[in-house]
Amino acid sequence: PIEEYDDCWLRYDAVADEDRLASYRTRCANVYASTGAPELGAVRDELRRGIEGLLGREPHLWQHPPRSADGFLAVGTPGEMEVVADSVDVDAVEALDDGGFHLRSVEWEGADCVVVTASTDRGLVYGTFHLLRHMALGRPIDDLDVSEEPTNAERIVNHWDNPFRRSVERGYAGQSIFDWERLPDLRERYFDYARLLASVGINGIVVNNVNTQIPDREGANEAMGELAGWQLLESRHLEKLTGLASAFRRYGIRTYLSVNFGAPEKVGGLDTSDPNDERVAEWWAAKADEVYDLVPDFGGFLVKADSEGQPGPYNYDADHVDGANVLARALEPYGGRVWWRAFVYGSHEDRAVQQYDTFEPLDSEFHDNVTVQVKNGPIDFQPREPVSPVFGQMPDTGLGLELQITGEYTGQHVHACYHVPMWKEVLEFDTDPDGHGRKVKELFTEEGTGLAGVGGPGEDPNWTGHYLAQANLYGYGRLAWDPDLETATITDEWVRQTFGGDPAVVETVTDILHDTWPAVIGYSTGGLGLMHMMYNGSARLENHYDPGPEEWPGYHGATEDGIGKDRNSNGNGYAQQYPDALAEMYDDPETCPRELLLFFHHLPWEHELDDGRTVVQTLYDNCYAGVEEAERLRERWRTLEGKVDDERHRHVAERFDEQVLQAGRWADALSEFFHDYSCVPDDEGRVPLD
Ligand code: GCW
Repeated sequence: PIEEYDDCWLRYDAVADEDRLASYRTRCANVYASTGAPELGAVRDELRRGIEGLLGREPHLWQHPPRSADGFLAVGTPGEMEVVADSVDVDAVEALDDGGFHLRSVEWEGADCVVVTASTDRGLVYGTFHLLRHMALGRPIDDLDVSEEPTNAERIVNHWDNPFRRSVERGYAGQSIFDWERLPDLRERYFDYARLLASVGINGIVVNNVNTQIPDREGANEAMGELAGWQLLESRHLEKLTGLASAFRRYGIRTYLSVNFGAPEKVGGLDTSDPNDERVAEWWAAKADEVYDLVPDFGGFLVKADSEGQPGPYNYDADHVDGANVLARALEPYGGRVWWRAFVYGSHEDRAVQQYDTFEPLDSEFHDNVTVQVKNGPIDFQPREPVSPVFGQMPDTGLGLELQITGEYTGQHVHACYHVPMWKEVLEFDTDPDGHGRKVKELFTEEGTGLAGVGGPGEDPNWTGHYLAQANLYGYGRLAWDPDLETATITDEWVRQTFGGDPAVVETVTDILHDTWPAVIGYSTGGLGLMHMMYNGSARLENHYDPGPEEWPGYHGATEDGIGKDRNSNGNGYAQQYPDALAEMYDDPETCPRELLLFFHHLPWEHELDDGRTVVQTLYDNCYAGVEEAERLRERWRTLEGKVDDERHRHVAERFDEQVLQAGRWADALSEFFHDYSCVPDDEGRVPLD
């Protein structure tokens, strides 16, 4: 069957400007690219596709410098190609970090050339995508002199794929792309997924869900596609991994597996998975041997332990260090890495307190090849949370920042919600203003540290369910590569590559994207830092989509006398987990940032804020301001009719209709709830009363 799906930001629409086109043609219509490594196959394919799209004709591909041409594009390492070695500072190129690249315009033996070079084959892939992006954005290539290195060594996507019936946990774009029943047979779409990821610098993918126990019941029918994630570690299924690994390897992406901490028992038939039992250590080591024999560049294991029904070291009277290190020792001979999630539950009634309490005391005890993967906030991907206090306070542990690309709590890709501004807020946060002063974005520059983005693309033709949600995947990769990039830069790149350069379109789509997150925060939380205002549902996989504030009193602390949670020195002491300057700021309602006020403080409904409005009136106002903003987003999108192709225009317009409807439901449900408790009327009479 012909697989029809969107090219996302890799559209390579024809260049309209004649002068640009002429210069691109001179330097890029002939391509001399080295061959050999799988990544070079990807480079050549991408150039063929990209140049044909941009320049309107397929490039000539050469195995040697094309002497008769006026110019050409050369792609290779200095060691492989004379034209490259002649044109660049070879030592500087060889000193580039893995993935780094150098682009240069040069004249070589009378020809006008562009040279793309790097220290590794993976770097050539990124350099190629960079050049194509440059041209897709219409930028000049006559005078290039660009060197880039990734800021973060690890730039990973966590794909929460359940081999079980091709589902993706928190994926809102249809069935899973991965067809586990047919793997290791490959689909074209795997390569296109890899292209999208590599084009923004992703270098690793975890191919299955951290919840490896779906389905929960034993003896599920494998013939029906009912394979549990933990089973992928069984010898008879490991071959499937070789298939995916070969597709991703071509684009410089390493493959990782989520494993179940109880695998020694479940897969290996041992009578324990106790990390301190010699037999368990031997079992993991033998399993690592087996995996690396099949996938020599395997990235490592991701583990969700002692959390939401997944087994962990606590089952064996051991701790997270014991648990992570036994796996780390098994992977060490191969340079593999354990990503150990800090999303754990424990004895605390308020989960916010748990993470720091559990992990900070373990600082420096993890093996070098362990990365402790921490969600950006202490709760769970809520529309806005404070930054987890773990960041900046575990200096002797390799940390990873886990972000959610998919929109579990931000409208599940029915609503538009651009996450880049939220991620920037996290990355720019100073974790210790009066101390070492390191921002979150500065914490992941060492080997073994980095970013992990939970993403859930699926079979939908547009990959992400909501077309505009593609921007989150794009933005995640760009920020993982360079967290200093400004939101506006990333947005501009994405919009131009995706919708073209018409100034009205660029401006409108940019404004829409930038205003989505504040709108969602408004109607779905009331904008003062409340958590978990959503409906849970009864299914095993909770819905988390509709409003349901009455369900989670423990998180938002609503009572008749007030709302919010005392996560401060009068309460559970969460604020005191931060370094002093931050602890003091959060502890005092006067200095606590307003957008997090009720995260840290339980306040009377009629407590007056600095603008004279009460807490409850502010909540009403913010909820309805969010609805109005959603309406404005819809109106602005409507102005693009005829300027964006009908299919994409209609799709997004329909989603905005739904978003406006749902935003209204959210604002009403939350306001009613606030009113029920407070009995304080809304000044503007918007709250529906029964
Ligand atoms: O918020 C919860 C999600 C679960 C997820 C879990 C986690 C993979 O609702 O779907 O499970 O977080 O991050 O482990």
